[in-house]
Amino acid sequence: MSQFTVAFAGNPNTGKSTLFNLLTGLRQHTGNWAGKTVITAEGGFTHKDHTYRAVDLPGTYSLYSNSADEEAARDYIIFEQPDVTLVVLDATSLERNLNLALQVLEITGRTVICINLIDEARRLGITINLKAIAKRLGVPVVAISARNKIGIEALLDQIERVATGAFTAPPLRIAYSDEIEQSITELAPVVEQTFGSKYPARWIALRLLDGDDSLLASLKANMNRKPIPGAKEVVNHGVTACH
Ligand SMILES: Nc1nc2c(ncn2[C@@H]2O[C@H](COP(=O)(O)OP(=O)(O)O)[C@@H](O)[C@H]2O)c(=O)[nH]1
Ligand SMILES: [Mg+2]
Repeated sequence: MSQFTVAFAGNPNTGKSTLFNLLTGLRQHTGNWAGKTVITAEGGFTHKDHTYRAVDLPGTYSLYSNSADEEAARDYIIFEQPDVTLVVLDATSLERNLNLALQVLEITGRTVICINLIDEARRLGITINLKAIAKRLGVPVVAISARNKIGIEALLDQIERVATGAFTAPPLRIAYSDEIEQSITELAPVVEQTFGSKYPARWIALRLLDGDDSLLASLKANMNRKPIPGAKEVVNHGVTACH
């Protein structure tokens, strides 16, 4: 029986922990991640024929290296490459929340979008066109209420599709200005040559063009790290605080 890793990403207060706790129940523990506090909780759940390791990333508004939490979430998605990144969104403030979703999607198509607090949205008279959003984003989109346990089976089914590869999508390609696109065209191949094809070259090129020194430092550190057999560790500079 194969085990897949699902990373939970989302803005603070989107109900990420509520969903995490609902899925993992008592099968979770917080803390010690190879001596570095990257994830806030880790647990497990099963669905149909598969077991999943669930990893709760710190709540963040972006992956732009503005804080240790953003760096930690970014590094986990880029370097640990979870089988699925589940992005939990607040149905009542989708516009703000989609910012993070787009950033994750630019890194990886192994993503499921989970629109939580759908009960609250309904109460406020907000209707959400899931089909239209799924079409634009190119990945499965599921509406749930973690607190009321609505939509959970459907969510797990979509996680399974992405985890097993029954559903695949390339990273979302957002078209930037001609000037930026030209720079990406020049830089992305260099990124790929330097760091290898397993990392999202286009996204890294974009971040480097934006002067993201923290990402560059993480890339260098992860390039130089010696793989320890059986150990999984995220090299993460500057992250020492506990969440
Ligand atoms: N109405 C409603 N509230 C929810 C739902 N899921 C979570 N919440 C509430 O949203 C708040 C933030 O939840 P939490 O799981 O701590 O969010 P996190 O910061 O993303 O981990 C809590 O008060 C939850 O009870 C939901 O589906 N519906
Ligand atoms: Mg939380």
